[in-house]
Amino acid sequence: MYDVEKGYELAKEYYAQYGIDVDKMIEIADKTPISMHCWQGDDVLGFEKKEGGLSGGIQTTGNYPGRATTPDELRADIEKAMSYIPGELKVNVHANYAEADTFVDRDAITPENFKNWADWAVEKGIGLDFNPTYFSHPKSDKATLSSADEDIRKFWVKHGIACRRIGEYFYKRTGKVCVINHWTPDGDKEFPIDTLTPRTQLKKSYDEIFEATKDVEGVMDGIESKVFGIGAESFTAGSHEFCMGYVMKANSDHIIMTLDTGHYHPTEVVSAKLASVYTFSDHVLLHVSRPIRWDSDHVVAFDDETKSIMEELVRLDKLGDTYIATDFFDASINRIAAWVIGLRNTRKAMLYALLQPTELMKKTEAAGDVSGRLAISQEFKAAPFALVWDYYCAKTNKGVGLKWLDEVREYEKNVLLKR
Ligand code: RNT
Ligand code: ZN
Repeated sequence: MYDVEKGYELAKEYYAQYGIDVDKMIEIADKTPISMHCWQGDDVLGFEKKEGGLSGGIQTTGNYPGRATTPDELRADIEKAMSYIPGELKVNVHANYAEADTFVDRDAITPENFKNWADWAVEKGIGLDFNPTYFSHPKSDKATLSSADEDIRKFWVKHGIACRRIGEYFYKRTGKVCVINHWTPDGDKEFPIDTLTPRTQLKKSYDEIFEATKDVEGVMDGIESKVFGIGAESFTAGSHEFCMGYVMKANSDHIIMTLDTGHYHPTEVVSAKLASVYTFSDHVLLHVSRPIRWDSDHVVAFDDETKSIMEELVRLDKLGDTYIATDFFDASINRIAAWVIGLRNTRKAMLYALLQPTELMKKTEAAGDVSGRLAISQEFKAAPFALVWDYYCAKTNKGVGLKWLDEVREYEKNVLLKR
């Protein structure tokens, strides 16, 4: 191992040339919460006592051994992964991770079914976020909140209502705001003739959910759009325009947009959307993922778009107003490694974005110096960032470099492969 302290001192000098306070930026990155999705650990299957796999047009591919098969295994795996991820974390739970001795259907879940999650979070001192599960269920085959079948639609409205109450329970137990993400897979393989009724139904359903739970406290609600899903290639009820329209018209202090990096046409990027949304909204929920040719939910990489999103948040001064959550599921590699790589990359991109002369770039631009603007922003692409990152990981005791990898391999041998 090289002298991490020495590297950090040198990097600090490098950044100081441009007026960047490395320690201050480390502190901001460290305190900005990232919500770690629980569903990477078991391929989005959950623990309801019922048959059936993942549906809703999303897919995990791969058969890597060691998937968590009980809530305790999943929580142990999350803890293991967290021990290698620096900075403030929350855990993001889906409704299909309910715990009950006998099967409780989605319309009937209560905080009691999530007591173990809340006890665990309180013990760890972390916040919890939540998600209704409008998929992987016999009643979600055709449509959920947008259904023309009133029984089906009402069933899912009850689910949405139950989930907002569970969100409030999480808030009351942990003392931290619970961010709920509402996503429905409703869509069509072929082009429907009537594309309006599913939208008016979906709007009515969201209205009913929010109206019935208007007393709920401590909850933020992201409305997540999507361009298409597998088996629903031609039409999505909750399109971008629909969700943006819903959020803007609601004009509410808790209903916000969720932008998932995999939910747009391949040449559209979330980084380019943030300023427009922030022109009209005070908060955004981000689902950080990595689409490869489609919404493939690959492990988040330290790639251009992840960096651009974080740069944009820093430049807009919206890092503190953005709820950052991860959303990927890879079953082809060690699932704990997937979490560690994806979450570390998310935090890494955040710190990378903070370690830039944002004020200098803004001033240069405002002065009309477009050559200077390009020169400065390019200069930082090769800054000695790794030295600061390593120091931050050392300081927070999360393992420098690839130290975590050997330990995760050990855990695989001793724990995962014995399942
Ligand atoms: C699906 C959405 C949604 C899910 C999770 C599991 O395309 O991104 O957020 O990934 O709810
Ligand atoms: Zn998502």
